[in-house]
Amino acid sequence: TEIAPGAVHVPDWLSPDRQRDLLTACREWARPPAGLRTVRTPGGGTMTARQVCLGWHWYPYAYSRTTTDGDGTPVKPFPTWLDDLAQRAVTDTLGAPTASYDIALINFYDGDARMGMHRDADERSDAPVVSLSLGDTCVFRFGNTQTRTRPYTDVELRSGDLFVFGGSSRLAYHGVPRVYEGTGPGELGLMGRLNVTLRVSGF
Ligand code: MD5
Ligand code: FE
Repeated sequence: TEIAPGAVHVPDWLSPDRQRDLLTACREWARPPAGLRTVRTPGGGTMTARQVCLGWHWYPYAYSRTTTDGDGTPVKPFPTWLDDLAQRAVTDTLGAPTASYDIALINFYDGDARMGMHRDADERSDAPVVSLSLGDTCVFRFGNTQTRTRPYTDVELRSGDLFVFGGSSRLAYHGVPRVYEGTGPGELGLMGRLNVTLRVSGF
């Protein structure tokens, strides 16, 4: 479903087996060193979704090769199979070829976690962002390129869903106002929600 130009939602893009494989990989990546951490914002706040990065480490509002706000160790490598997955996602939705993907940001949300309205503008490439969801269902708020407020479209993202943000949607404001605790597929064995975003740094 095309929500806006370049913003395409594909429910159930990942089979249950692929969801389980991706979750297994996420659990490895979450372990130290350079594992899951709490992101601190310059204003002294903390993000409620915890995060681990591959390829490049994101911190507000830049990228580095080491976990500046974690344990200071080098960020884990971005595996080629994630680039293959991203290329398939873009081909299936927008059809256009893109550069190689080299960043993964993996956000873990428990039932109380949220993500405020923001834009992803720290990459130097305008290649589409690929988003994959695992576990609990959330409300994803897809906004506009001008303001953090209305007009926006609320979409439920479920385990296995793909969302691709390209074209004029690449710089739209967006956020996660709500996670529905305990709504994920029981057989996955994940408490909470995981979102994997695949990006092209352009660095
Ligand atoms: C999430 N993550 O569900 C979302 C999914 C993040 C983040 O927002 O920054 O890690 S990715 C949503 C996204 C990415 C790039 C562009 C747009 C949405 N967009 O234009 O709406 O944890
Ligand atoms: Fe974002």
